Amino acid sequence: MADITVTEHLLLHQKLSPHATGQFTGLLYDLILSGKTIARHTGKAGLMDVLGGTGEVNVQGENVQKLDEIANRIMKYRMERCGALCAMGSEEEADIIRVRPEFPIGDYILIFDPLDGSTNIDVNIDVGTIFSIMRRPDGRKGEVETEDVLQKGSRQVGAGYILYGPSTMLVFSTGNGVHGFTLDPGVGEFLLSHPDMHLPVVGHTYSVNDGNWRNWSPATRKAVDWFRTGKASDGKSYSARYVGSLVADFHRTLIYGGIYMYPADTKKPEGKLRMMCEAFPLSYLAEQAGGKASDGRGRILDRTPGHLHARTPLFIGSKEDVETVERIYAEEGGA
Ligand code: P6P
Repeated sequence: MADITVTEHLLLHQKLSPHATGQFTGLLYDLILSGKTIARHTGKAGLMDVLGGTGEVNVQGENVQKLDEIANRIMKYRMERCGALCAMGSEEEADIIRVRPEFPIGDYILIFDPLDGSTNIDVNIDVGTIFSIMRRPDGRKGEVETEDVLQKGSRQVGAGYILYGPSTMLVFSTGNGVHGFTLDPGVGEFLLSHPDMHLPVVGHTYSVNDGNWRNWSPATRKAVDWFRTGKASDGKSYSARYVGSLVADFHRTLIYGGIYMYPADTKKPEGKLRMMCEAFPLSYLAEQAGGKASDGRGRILDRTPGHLHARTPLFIGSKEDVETVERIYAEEGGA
């Protein structure tokens, strides 16, 4: 495959992608630069004293890992200067971040999880940056308000993630399919390695934290049990895989198929995963790749967040597997 860079790919597809405007290209360029900078830190985490937490607790009530803080700072600094944004939302920040007037203000809003899976940092397991892009609501001028950001999932115009794993990968969509790029550290460029990614219709992996069994409803137990004992439409049974880093578990599902599940439970009645910076972007990618994403009752992208850090149950992956969960919940009268 010829060395196709992200910029070249966007220009090639610009006429096709409804939202790949010049401003959007600039947004992606700075997202890529942020990813390369974060990769530099995650790549040498074991060598510096960035391991371990800072002792602080973030808005989610989670211990802030030093790399979390570094990644959040890199994203805020770089993206505020990209010229395409009017506001941002970070999993690490309680409120929206308005782009200051000393920087060029754009029409897009970026929501991101700077370093998802951070609990895995100290054991050298994949972590990732997840991002969601939407436009400022038409006609809204002046200072961006929080309600401008609380948009229905289907209003995203782009989404993706950067996976810091054995190789650093960028996977994103602007509404014209899902495309994967691998960082060539030798030249410092993300090169097209996975053009037009499709989530397999049939998969043989289910991914869920079985340790939550005691807190699940009978309907959720029935849904998870189905994958333990059931067979896919091709007659093959399922294997269990759970990394505990959403980006890694999703990336495997995107390539191999199957289903990733984070159900609600008695301790997390709204679910654990964040609607805006985790469920929305990955659901956008799953649908663009021919898969499905549900909260167990209906389409994730039909949801509108009530607040910036709203959470949701998430069932995402091969269409037939997500529909199996929805069918069981419907038969059981709900989650
Ligand atoms: P649990 C990491 O904190 C995260 O948000 C996702 O990356 C991951 O999939 C999930 O939480 C793991 O949660 O409860 O299984 O440890």
